Amino acid sequence: MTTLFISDLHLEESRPDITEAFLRFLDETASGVEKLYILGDFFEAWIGDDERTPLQEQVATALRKQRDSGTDIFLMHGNRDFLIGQDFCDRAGATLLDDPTVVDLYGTPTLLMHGDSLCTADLEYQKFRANMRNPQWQQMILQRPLEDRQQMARQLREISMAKNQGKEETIMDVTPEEVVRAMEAHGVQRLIHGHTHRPAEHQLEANNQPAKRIVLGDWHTHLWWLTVRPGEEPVLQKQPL
Ligand SMILES: [Mn+2]
Repeated sequence: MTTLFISDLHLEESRPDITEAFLRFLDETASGVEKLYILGDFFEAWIGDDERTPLQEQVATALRKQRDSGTDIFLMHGNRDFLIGQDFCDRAGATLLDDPTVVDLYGTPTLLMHGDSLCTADLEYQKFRANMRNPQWQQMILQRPLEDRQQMARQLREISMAKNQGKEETIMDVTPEEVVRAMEAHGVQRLIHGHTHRPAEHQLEANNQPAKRIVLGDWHTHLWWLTVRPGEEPVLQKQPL
């Protein structure tokens, strides 16, 4: 029995090497596993399930094939692809997860998040996030013509890049107190998230007990994944693209 976690692939047309690495990962590493969790920023951008680019179709087909061979697939939104909807999930055979979600990992309750909500020092971003995650705002956006949304996505990306350039490293990382708060609110000793692109395992204390925060890596230069098996400590693994 094996469960795998990945996040922050940032799949996009201009990086076919990452798509290839992902397809290879499904065929090799993920072959025969029980569950595969994708914890956000799977795609670099998402403007609605109706876009249906060849890349999106290719990825949906590969996930569906994986599901049909016996792997349950779970998808959580990231800050890039939070508009992924039920339609894409149906095509991919994936179950959309709320952020946060607590799952029982072979007897260990584990909190799953994308991770952007933990970066509370970035007040400007948190305000932006609250707007973007508003269902009414999302419905309004999704009703606009595809071309408008494509244009908007390009603008948002430029604004985001310009803003992040001037930001302190610590602001872009999670706030330690918020990590503890989230873990205590959910009564867990283990948290898995992505988003920060700082793959690591952190020991901390929550609920007055030892706790662990595992951060998944992005796929810019390496494939990163977390392997979890019953009775074993989770293992963070990587491989060059
Ligand atoms: Mn992210």
